[in-house]
Amino acid sequence: MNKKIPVVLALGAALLLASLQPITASAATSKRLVWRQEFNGKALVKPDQAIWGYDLGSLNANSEEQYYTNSKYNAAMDGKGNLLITAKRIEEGSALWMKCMSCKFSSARLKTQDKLGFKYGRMEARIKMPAGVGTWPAFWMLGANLENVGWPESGELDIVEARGIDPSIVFGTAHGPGYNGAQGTQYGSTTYATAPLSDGYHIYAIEWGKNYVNWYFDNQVYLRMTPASVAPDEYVFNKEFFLILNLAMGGAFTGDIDPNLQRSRMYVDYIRYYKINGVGTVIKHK
Ligand SMILES: [Ca+2]
Repeated sequence: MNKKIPVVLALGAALLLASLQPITASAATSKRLVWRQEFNGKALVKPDQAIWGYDLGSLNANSEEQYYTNSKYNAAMDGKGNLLITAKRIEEGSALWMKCMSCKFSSARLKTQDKLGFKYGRMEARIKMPAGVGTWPAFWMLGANLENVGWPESGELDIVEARGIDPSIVFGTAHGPGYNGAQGTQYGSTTYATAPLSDGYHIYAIEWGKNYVNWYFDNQVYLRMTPASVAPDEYVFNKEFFLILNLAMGGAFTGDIDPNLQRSRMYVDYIRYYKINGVGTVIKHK
């Protein structure tokens, strides 16, 4: 999600490869649930502040057109078992509009930075993606050393990104030094759902261990990464990462926002984290 540029050119080749060489899940592994967010609170209750913080404002990244808030009207439980992230069109003349006249929507970007980190294991979420041209939802991770080394040296693992203009495509991507969206050289692939991702819930996951990350859509692996995938550049994923959930609007990756779109909603039923064969650590910072 950082400094992303379109991956359309790579898409055709990736899809062709995926159709010719379907990849199957690896042999039996043991998984043990060790951390979860089920989002079962009452409507308009914000997510647990011991776990979730916020990025706020316009961030000035990727030509995006949202303004991130920590309002319960942009991110809160829906009372039906989901964390609801809502992007809402900003009214001209409103207080938010006065803060950022180029921002078209309010939205939310939640993160576990400085609160909770993860190293290895299986990270998964069950999500119903937002509908509408111009939406850019994501469930992703950044290296916990981001503040020290910056991006892309921190590493970025996009467990899933989607975009309203191509509503059935699942994007899985990794960024690092020498392979990243700022250069158009990120390492990633895509897979197709049979219907728009906003039509229903799907499970988006990575399984991650020393020197590998595998990406899953509804438990089918569609992308694998090892150090050889990014060589001779440095593989930066054998370390702690933190989680991010956000709904961006507009920007280079998804394109112009439908001028008639007033509101869009991303439903996160749960996030679950597992040890794989005993490997996977939750790191608490506060
Ligand atoms: Ca739930």
